[in-house]
Amino acid sequence: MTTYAFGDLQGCYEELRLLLDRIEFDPALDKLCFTGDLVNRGPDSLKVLEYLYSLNESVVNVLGNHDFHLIALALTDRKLRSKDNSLSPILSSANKINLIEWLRHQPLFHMEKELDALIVHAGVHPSWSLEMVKKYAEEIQSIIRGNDASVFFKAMYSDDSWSSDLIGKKRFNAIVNSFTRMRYLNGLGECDFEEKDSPEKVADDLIPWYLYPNRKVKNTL
Ligand SMILES: [Mn+2]
Repeated sequence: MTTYAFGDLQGCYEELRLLLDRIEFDPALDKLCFTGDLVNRGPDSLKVLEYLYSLNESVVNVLGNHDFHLIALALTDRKLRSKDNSLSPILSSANKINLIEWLRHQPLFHMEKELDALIVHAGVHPSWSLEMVKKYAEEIQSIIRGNDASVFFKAMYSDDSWSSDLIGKKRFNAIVNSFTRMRYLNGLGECDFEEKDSPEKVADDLIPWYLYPNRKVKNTL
C-alpha cells in the first residue's frame, strides 16, 4: 500500500490519469490525498470529480477555495461568472447531486500518518494549535454538510480574517478563509487576501503564514 499526495488538479483529468498510470496506482491498495481545488480553470472538472467519486474509499480531498465556490454555485442562486465556465458541465450533469454531496463531505484538513503530514489547502492560522485546527474544521464541516449550508454559502464571499471574537457568518468566513485562501498576514496578525505575489515581491510588513513568528503548529508534528 502506498499513499500519494497531489496538489491542485483544477480540472486536469488527462494529466491525472497519466500520473496514476505512471505510479501504477491500484485503487484496491493505494490511497490518494488531494490538497483541494479539484475543479475550475482546467478543461475537465466534471471528469475529475466523477473519477475521484468513483474511487471513493481510496481518495481524500481537503477542500480548496474553488471547491467551496462550486458548492456555493450548486446550493445557492449565485450566478456563474465567465471564468466559471468550466464548472457548468458539473452543474448541469445528471450526476450533480451525488458529486456535490461527495464534495461537501470532504474535510478541511487531513492528518496523513503514512506521509507524516497535516494536509490543508492554503494554510494553518499561526495562532491555531492542532486542537483548534480540528475543532474549527469540524465546526465548518458540520455546517457545510448540514441542511442550513446554503445560508452560509450565500454569505461566503468576504475577506474576514480570523479573530476568536467573531460569530456567525463572519466566523464561518474567517475559518474557511484561513484554511483555503490564506497566504500572508501583517504584523497585527490580520490576513491579507489580496496579495498573491511571491514572498520576495510583497510589502515588508507582510509575512507568509508559514514563517509567522511563534506559529503554534510546528512543521514537525
Ligand atoms: Mn486555491
